[in-house]
Amino acid sequence: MITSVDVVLPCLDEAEALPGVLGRLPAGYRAIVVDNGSTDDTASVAAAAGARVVAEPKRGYGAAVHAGLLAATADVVCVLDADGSLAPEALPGLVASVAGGADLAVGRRVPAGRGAWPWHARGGNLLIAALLRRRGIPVRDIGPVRAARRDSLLALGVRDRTYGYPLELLLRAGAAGWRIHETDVAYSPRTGGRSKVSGSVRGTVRAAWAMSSVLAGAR
Ligand SMILES: Nc1nc2c(ncn2[C@@H]2O[C@H](COP(=O)(O)OP(=O)(O)OP(=O)(O)O)[C@@H](O)[C@H]2O)c(=O)[nH]1
Ligand SMILES: [Mg+2]
Repeated sequence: MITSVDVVLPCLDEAEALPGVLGRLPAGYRAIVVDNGSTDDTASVAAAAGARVVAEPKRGYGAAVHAGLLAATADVVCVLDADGSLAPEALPGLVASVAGGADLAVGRRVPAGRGAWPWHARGGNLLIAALLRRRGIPVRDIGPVRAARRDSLLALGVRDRTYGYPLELLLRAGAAGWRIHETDVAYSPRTGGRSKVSGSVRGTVRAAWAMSSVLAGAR
């Protein structure tokens, strides 16, 4: 039985989008905002909205997610981007998958409208997901929204602290024989703030580089 759910929101300068995301979290889901060295008002905006704020000065998506996971206390932890691109309303479905026996529930991004997911960001994900399926890991995306039991996630020992984190998590979960359940989640343009990854070719190249290092290590 799942009695509590924490939602880790990795944040680098998300003061604009964050209130909307926090305001839409399902009732009873507790927000843990990880402020990843923001220079905007992310921390104060999060605290004002009632979220717990954890500071992780070491930059990187994986570093932020891991800090949130350590700070979490709930049975099940969800991870969600804080830029408003993914609806918090999708989380109960993922948690239901975990309650139903999945070890890891992940969201597959389905673009909602034009500009939500530029081709240069999407192509690499499709390719890597195809490689994962060849290894028997049943996913169509390397998604940024997921739910799993906190203890199991920590025991998995994901080491990457950058954009390679979601891919390493899937690889380790597959190797550990986890039951992985992927469901569609709508993916929209961020609702505020500045694009850091998929909005630019430079950001995409950095993310692709992080993922290829993970793949090289897993060969
Ligand atoms: N880029 C980046 N994001 C971070 C970092 N630490 C935490 N994050 C958060 O991780 C989440 C995903 O990053 P995004 O910048 O939305 O990445 P993306 O969706 O691929 O690209 P854009 O939305 O176009 O920037 C957001 O909530 C970020 O604020 C970091 O060091 N770099
Ligand atoms: Mg985003």
